[in-house]
Amino acid sequence: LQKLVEAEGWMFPIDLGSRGSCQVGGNAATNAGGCRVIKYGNTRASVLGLEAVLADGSVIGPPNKLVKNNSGYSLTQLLVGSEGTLGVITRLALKLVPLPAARHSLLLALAPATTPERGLDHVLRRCKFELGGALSAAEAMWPDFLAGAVAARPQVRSLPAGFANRLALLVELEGDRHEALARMAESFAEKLFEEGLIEEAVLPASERDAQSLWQLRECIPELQAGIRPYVGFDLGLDPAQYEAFVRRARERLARTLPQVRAYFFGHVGDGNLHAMIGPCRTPEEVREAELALYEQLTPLATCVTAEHGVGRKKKAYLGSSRSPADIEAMKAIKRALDPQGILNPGRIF
Ligand code: LAC
Ligand code: ZN
Repeated sequence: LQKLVEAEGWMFPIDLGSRGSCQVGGNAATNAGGCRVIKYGNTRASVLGLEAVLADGSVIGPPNKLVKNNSGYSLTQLLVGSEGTLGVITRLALKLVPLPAARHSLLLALAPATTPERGLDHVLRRCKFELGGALSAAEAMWPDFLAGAVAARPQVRSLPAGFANRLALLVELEGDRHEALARMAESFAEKLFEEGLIEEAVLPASERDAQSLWQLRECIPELQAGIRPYVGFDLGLDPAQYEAFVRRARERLARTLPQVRAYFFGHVGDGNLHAMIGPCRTPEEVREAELALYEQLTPLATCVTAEHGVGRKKKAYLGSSRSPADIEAMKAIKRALDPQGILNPGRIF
């Protein structure tokens, strides 16, 4: 789909590491996120309408194509993110955006935050204000992740020594001209450097070099391979809490699961923190890894799945992310549309 529309100057902005294998119906059913949510939203924002087969065999649709349409409940947005539990999506009307003419990326090594006001959240705000509409991604990678990624992708040229043991932020810009983006990236990095907010930056010379930085962020399969069986996390929480959160989780894991490795990374621009912790070989180890992170979450102000969905694995924790009234309303919808529970049984509830 991306290739097809790009040939005509358009872009389908949902972009995931699994771009070569995932399907757009699945993207819609799970409301997939990815790395450009900060600019383009989740899949939800790109779905104008859909056709779906419901549990009783009836077909809802045809897909709405109007940008504005308030004629009753949006069945489209009800089905998007329903994880296959309310219907089988068979057609989609997607919203495209013009393909940006140029992209550029830069990688920043953050200085250890002397006060919370000088940490990741602050740098993120600066990205939002100073890069404005050009900002299309802001991805954080903690030191273990970055070191693992560099080892896994030797084709990416090695990073400057200043990145060792530093939280890294990968920032992407989109615009009309590459030279203008490169200048913007450089002056932004200079300013942060002068203010002592970053200690090092990689400012790629070409669009191609910039693209190669994303190989570091996309080395998830290699990192997973080294820590199987691992527990994956997809937390939604305020970026202002990230650094303390990760520090406390690491302290606890060092005490309770000293044999595991924990990779922290995520879509910081969207308040979506990922972690992969492993190997966790027994149910007790899995539970301990979960508690090390989930016990720090504030009920109903954070969530255990920001983009991956509840599925089976996060079911037990749904009550910490949604209120009893929310869950009852969701169950009522499920009962109304699928009274016999034949669609993707066992998920969400
Ligand atoms: C990612 C997957 C884990 O962000 O959601 O790479
Ligand atoms: Zn993700």
